[in-house]
Amino acid sequence: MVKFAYTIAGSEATGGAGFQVDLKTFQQLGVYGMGTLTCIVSFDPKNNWAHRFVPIAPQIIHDQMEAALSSQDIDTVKIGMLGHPDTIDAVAQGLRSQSWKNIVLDPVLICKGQEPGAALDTDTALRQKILPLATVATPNYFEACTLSGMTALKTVDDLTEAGKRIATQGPKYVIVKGGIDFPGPDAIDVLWDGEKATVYSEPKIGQERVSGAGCTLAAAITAELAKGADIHDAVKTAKDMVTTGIKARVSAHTPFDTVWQGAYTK
Ligand code: PXL
Repeated sequence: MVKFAYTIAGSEATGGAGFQVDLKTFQQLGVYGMGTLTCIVSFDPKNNWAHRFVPIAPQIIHDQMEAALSSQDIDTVKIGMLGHPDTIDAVAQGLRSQSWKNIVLDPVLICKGQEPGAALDTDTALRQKILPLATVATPNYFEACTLSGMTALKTVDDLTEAGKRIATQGPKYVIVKGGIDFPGPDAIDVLWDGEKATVYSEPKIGQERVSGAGCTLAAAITAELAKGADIHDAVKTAKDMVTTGIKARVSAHTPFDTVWQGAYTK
């Protein structure tokens, strides 16, 4: 029987991040993708690819969620970029309208190329209203520092400590992604499951950020959980898919290459 996975995320028109990546990832992993748009990001090629950001009106978010959640019995959702406190309110309200097995939160605070300050107004709302509802969170280095209150993550123990601190704010499972910012030759992700840390490590592929890696990881975890996988297997599959997708990355006229989800077969 077909399994359903649902994303609540922003559009990134080049296809390198956000909603577009989530649906590609769902399709590649064999689940039926559904989605609600929270915002529209249009990079500006005339202004160094700066972010142009337009939030979707809260009523329209409500209507999309009502349509999706009425059309199927959905128990697994991924939450990506929300970007505005009003959006966060609308999504939190929609999430509370039913029960869930898996709420996977990619706590997007800033996008690649954005100034950190741009995130501060949504940070508090995300922490107060969405993080407590999440069952899984997938912060990157910067997000893990912000959400854990730690200033730097230098060791695997630091990644674990950040995961533990974030888990006290709601999610049962926290995957802290070291990425390019974590020192050393390896791209290390740590899953804190409430009892122990599991380390997922692959050699870094280059020293440049690749767009869509975080979205792909969280969407792949979501797809695997929707299929009934256990969290450890879901993270393993997701890490493999991201590694394969970065190796097969697609170059663009934007400042970042992007992950190619189509390169991965399970
Ligand atoms: O990669 C984070 C991200 C998520 N969602 C949307 C984005 C970005 C980064 O650009 O635009 C819509």
